[in-house]
Amino acid sequence: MEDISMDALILKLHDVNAVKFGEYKLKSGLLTPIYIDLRVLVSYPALMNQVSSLLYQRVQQESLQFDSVCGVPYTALPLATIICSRHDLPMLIRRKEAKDYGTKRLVEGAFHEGDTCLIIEDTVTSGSSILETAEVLQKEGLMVTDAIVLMDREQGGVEMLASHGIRLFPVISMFKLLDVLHAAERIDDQTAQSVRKFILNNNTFSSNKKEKGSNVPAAKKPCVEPKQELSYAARAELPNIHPLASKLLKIMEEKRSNLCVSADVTCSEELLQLAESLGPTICMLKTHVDILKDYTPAVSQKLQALSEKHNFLIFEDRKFADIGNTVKHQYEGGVFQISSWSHVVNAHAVPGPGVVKGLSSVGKPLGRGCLLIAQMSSQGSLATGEYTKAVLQMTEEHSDFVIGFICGSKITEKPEFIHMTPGVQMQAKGDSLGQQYTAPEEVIYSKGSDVIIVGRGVLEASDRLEAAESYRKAGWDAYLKRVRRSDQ
Ligand code: 5BU
Repeated sequence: MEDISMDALILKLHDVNAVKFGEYKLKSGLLTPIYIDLRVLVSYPALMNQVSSLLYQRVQQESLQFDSVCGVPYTALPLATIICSRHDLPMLIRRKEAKDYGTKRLVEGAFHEGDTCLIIEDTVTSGSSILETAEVLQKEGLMVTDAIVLMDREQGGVEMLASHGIRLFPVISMFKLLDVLHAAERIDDQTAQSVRKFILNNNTFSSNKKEKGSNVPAAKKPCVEPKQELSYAARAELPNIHPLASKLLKIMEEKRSNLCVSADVTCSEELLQLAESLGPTICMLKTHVDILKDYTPAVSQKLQALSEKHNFLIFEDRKFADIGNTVKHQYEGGVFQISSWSHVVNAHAVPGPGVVKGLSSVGKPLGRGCLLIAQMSSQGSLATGEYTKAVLQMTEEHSDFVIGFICGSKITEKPEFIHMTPGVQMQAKGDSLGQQYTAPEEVIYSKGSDVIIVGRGVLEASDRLEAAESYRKAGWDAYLKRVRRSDQ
């Protein structure tokens, strides 16, 4: 079996024009800035073999059980043939049209009713081609529970097939493909960004659901829950996600950044300079507006303009902790009028659900969101154990306004909630006032949080932009490693 790395394969696919950038029409009629055409593979036997090896490796990784293999006609047919021939597996062929003489069979090959058939496909956008083939096989009495695809365009195919009880296992995902081609300078920044944007904005599964509304027949329950950890992009499309959490996840995926910089400076001009220079690198800017010595409403207006210019969210780290009626006034009124400019605020759960209700009465109509403080980074914090669990419960009960938590590590498997972690630094272990630091990789990869919040790690560096970029890269690499771990 050929030994080939995924990155090398992606570059080869680009070399032979199997991946093209420009303007192309998809089967659905949609115009796309990236086109994947794996039909050319048949002209490159070495590449065919390598692709077949990677497809089969995926089958092994997932320990899939099946009685036969069927390639979706036509591009995946030769791939399925190579796999079956090499590994001595029985194959089935699905006819596109039944011949009008002889047996009129739609599926060629020997099988028994109740046998399981594994589907192999070259590219998936919506998943409709796999579903079509699965339905033909199912009509013949076969069971279809799993499919392997070389290229997943990450536009809803996994979710659509899961809703029909089919798990889809991609070998290469669109975001991985873009990362590799971008890193190898095959495409420029602008192309990479615009394709990412297109993919995120053109999810066939979520748009289908929205268009069809309540007329959609109830989706069949997946027979097996997908094992893979969802990407930020996939989580952004979850049906029960808060729109602001979805927006944040999309920004993260688009900018390849899970970095929130904590802009703990006392001078407004410095705050705005930070927002301008670090804006392109971050997904979120955290403020402590009450430490500014020269705040005027113009500052928050300028900050809002910068958040739009550079596409990041603003998070005022106000830590509300009073009865509902008081926090309502603190959030919308006073000198700072926080609700008018900050997308996200946070709150302690100590007062009970009233604090969330008070904040929500102001923030929800404005489309704002709140993070509950489930754990703190400071030494001796009392937010642990049963308290953390109670915060989780409060979050679940107010998910129309609470989008996630401040925490040290992942506290729930529910993918619609965002985990954000402060107390992050690469070098220091802590400060003299009880702050405790963890490294970005540990926070994202080992502890399973989503966003790193970095203050002095960036602010005290001689080159703040360079430092922010290295935190962004460390956080992002740890996320990619985490998603890949769950792929294996
Ligand atoms: P640092 O410079 O990276 O230590 O700054 C951390 C920031 O995060 C700072 O603004 C704190 O107020 C904030 N923070 C924190 O450090 N730990 C917590 O548990 C919470 C917020 Br909640």
